[in-house]
Amino acid sequence: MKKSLTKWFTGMMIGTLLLTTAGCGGGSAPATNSASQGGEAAKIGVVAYMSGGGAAYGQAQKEGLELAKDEINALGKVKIELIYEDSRGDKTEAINAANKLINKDNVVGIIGPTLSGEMFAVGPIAHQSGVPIMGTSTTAEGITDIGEFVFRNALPESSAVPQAVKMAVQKYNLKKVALMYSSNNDWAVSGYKTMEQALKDNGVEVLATETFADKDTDFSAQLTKISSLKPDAVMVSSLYQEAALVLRKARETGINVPFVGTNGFNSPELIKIAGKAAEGAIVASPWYPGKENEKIKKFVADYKAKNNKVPDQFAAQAYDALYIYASALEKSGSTTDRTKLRDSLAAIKDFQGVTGKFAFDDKRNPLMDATVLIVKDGQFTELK
Ligand code: 1QQ
Repeated sequence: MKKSLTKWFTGMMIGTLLLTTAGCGGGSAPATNSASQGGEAAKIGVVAYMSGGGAAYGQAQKEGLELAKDEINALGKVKIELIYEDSRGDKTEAINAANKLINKDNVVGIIGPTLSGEMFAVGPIAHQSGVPIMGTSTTAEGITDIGEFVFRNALPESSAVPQAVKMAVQKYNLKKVALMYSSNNDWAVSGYKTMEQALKDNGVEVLATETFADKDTDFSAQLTKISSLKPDAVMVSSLYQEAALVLRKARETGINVPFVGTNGFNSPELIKIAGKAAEGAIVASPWYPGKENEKIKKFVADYKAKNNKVPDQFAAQAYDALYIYASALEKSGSTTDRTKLRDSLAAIKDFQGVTGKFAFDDKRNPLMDATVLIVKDGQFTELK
């Protein structure tokens, strides 16, 4: 099915979209489209940000995926082979990676990429090629609008940010805040817009909105200005590297108020780089390892045994993502049929993962709960 026609369908009959277009496939069929089970492993491509300034996100994802793969393969119901490609947080690299995985490796599906900006570049290619693709950390608005082959088990900012903002407003009686975001990062811009809306909904005044760029290291001009305005809190939408440097500089500048972040804050790397300056940073996440839950405890123990650290949100969501794929592959009865995989992914309604109870809504976004966290004594803890 051609993309233009798919678009027409999207506009005309969303209700029947899944039944009609999915059945036809989103584009050219894979070389091996016949159902085959037996001992053949399902090849799943992974596009992740594994080197460069945000490498901790992609490394955590790889560790989560490897643990899930070993467990799934040991269970023996379906065999999975993972083929990793490092996008380095770069859209062009991500496109090259996806093209290789789709056309050369002939994968049945893709997990990733790490960044929403990368997904906006790669998702249309996967969609047009009829290859299911699932982001495990892509939280910007509009990700699954790319097409019906695009999924995510990453909690959209529109579900996470309002909870964090509301709780911070109530807890700290926030009346006026300052906003900062990375203006050359698609996801950070989207997260900023979601924050702005959440502040409006809570009747909070925005004193100033300051921007910077990914890879910036000097935030003194923005923070000097913000400091002079005496906000009750600062809201930041950026990846951990920049956010950590913002926090450090803010504390140096005498800004000792709470900080509220978007998904970029969810890496422990934020705390590692910012040190004490990270204390009081608030973020919402579907992952909280401190929950009383046997499944979580086992995952944390197994991950720790293998990687010598507690899994972070990015590891946990990637771990769940591979189990979601495995469950869909099993139901589809094929390790190679991309369209069948798409259809059985879309039908997942009652999955229980380490990030909680999970289902795809009718737009292939996750339905799941979030916990609001705050950095306390160098750890993410539940904000109550
Ligand atoms: C996105 C994100 C980032 C924080 C992932 C690392 O949420 O790009 O959507």
